[in-house]
Amino acid sequence: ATLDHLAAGISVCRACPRLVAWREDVARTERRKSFAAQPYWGRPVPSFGDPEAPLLIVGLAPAANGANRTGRVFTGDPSGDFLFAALHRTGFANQPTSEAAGDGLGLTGARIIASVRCAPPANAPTPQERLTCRPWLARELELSARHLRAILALGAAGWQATLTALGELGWEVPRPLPKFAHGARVQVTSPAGDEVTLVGCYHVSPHNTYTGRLTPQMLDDVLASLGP
Ligand code: DU
Ligand code: SF4
Repeated sequence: ATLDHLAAGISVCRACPRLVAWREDVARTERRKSFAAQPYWGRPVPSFGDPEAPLLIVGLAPAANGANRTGRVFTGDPSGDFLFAALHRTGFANQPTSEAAGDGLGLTGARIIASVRCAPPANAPTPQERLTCRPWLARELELSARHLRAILALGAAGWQATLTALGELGWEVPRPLPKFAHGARVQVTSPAGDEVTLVGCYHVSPHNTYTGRLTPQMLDDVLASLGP
């Protein structure tokens, strides 16, 4: 119920004026042509997946015509196609595709979070916007700590947001904060003494996957090392 309360609070957040304007402009007037006839979500995007997950996957932010359209994290864009196919191959997802809310997709053992919950112009939130959205991430980490074993950070933004939020929550994190790298692994310890592994992985965006910088095998290997 508490994660539901968190999602409810996030869904009406308007704390970042530039992102509120962008998410709503895209939804109202800037729709991609191929989606012109569809309703758009146009709001902050809540987390999705297993509420008791030992693995949290932290991404960057919703895509303007992806999750900002479908309302479900990583759903409806090439990044999500790549990620959910890998989650299915490694046993975390019950189907390989993620088309729209209500398509039957479910995750077991994993939950996906965006470190910034609203779609930013050019996929680039400002430092101020990252700071403003961090309490939502922190609250989610707090609510998940009891069953958390690993966190997979997709890209440097997710990595940095997660480490910073954990530090602010009083977790033991290495200082200075370690830098993001694909395959980087860091042990962090909760105030209750539970050890959690933070793992870095290149983001699943076309920029990385179309160029072969991140291959399906590389993502499968990281996921397989973390469960389910
Ligand atoms: O209504 P609900 O059971 O809290 O599920 C909300 C949403 O989360 C549903 O679309 C499936 C997904 N989900 C999941 O992926 N894995 C779970 O273990 C439980 C729910
Ligand atoms: Fe609120 Fe986060 Fe969206 Fe900013 S990015 S408006 S803090 S949900």
